[in-house]
Amino acid sequence: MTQAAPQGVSVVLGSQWGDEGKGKLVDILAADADVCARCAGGNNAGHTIVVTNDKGEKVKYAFNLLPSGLINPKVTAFIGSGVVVHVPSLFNELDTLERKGLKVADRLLVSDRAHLVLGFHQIVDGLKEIELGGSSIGTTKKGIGPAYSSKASRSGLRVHHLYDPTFPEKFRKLVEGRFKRYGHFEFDTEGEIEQMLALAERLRPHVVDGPTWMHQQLSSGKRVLVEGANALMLDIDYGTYPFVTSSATTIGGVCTGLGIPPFAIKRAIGVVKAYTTRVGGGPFPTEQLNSVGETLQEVGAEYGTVTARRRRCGWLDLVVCRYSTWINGYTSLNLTKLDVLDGFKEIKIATGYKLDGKLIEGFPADLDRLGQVEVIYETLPGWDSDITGCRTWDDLPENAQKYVKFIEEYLGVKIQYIGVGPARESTITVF
Ligand code: 2SA
Ligand code: GDP
Ligand code: MG
Repeated sequence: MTQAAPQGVSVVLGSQWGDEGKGKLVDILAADADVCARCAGGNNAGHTIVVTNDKGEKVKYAFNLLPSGLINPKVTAFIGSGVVVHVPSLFNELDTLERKGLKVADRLLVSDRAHLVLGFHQIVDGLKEIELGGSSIGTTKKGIGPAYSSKASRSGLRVHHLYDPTFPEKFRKLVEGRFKRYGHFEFDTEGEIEQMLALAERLRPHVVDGPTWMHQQLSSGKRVLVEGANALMLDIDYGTYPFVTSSATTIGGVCTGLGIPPFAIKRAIGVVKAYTTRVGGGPFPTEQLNSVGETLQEVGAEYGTVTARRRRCGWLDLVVCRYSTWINGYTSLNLTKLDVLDGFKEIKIATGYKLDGKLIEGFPADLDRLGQVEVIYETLPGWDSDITGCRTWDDLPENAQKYVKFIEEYLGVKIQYIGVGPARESTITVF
């Protein structure tokens, strides 16, 4: 049985480069939550949930801006102040979920302080990538970086600005600034202003004073579940900069993104994929550009949820997970996609990086130095059976148990959940 959720805040965070399977865990934990919140990022995030319905059919849900906890009909969704919101995409996602029979509209709230992603941010995202050429980031082109740039340069527009008579004027000024920087690009400024003002009316009943609402939830003993977006190695400060997203994806981003004090956080569950994937550009020390990488990609169905790009694949990197554990302080872990390793004769795990012949303690900040590391691997024996039907620790083959124990001991954090398939029920709850 899953442990009862404590009052206060429970957080689910990605410990690698994203797509660890955070959505699946959030969906499971939402059974025991009153609120499910997003605190950072935007609709660049993609979470796939597989639920078996009453007829035994598998139903797939994809979440981008909305939190995955919404499948539980008792949960209220909250889009926090640290999130960047593209309002047309928000409503597209809401409408798609409602068409699938999931009633969402009456339990969705958005902070008045969340910044807006506007159409020109998305165009500029593409233009910036073209400008970078061979060293492009490989963004999702959802306008996330440009929207956070507007925010940091103090010219961004927030949700509350939609209800301010100066919104059109401010919007035009922002577009003019982009024309000056990138030259004239095709963009229907007046058409977009009109669309935003129309959507503002639809959004109005969902808008709340973000920090006040969060404070009310916490002071009335509500159980708040936070769905981390992206992951530690994509964090603007601690990730492989500049190959990162533009938000704070760490535990720190949960406090700033929701407007809550750190002591409100009762647990932080780190999600660790049993191997490593990355989508987009940037360094990836354990990447396997060979048949191992291809097998992981195919068996793990590693395609971007938002962009359908093939995800790059490699062995589990415990140097990354250790670094991520230091920063986020996980109280327990969810090891996911262990089933994807079924059938490998041997499995490698990175346990150290050597630079200039010496083992280093942390994770290099300088990407040139990172490019020079020699990755030290431990080789563990694989298992030759299908573990997708395992439901308890004892069901797992001995070598799979050894693999899990190795990770747990290296990181010094208990593995609470083990994923053995995409569906909700394909989960071993260890404690
Ligand atoms: P952005 O669009 O500015 O946030 O891109 C910057 C970098 O962050 C990476 N990034 C992601 N990495 C993994 N998963 C993400 N979500 C989607 C998914 C990705 C997709 O769930 O599969 O569909 O491609 C995500 N979002 C952003 C991105 O690849 C850049 O490296
Ligand atoms: P997120 O961004 O961290 O929420 O992860 P994504 O949803 O983008 O990617 C994870 C993918 O792996 C999804 O397609 C999930 O359905 C799938 N998945 C999650 N856990 C498991 C697991 O334990 N085994 C397998 N085979 N698939 C899983
Ligand atoms: Mg994802």
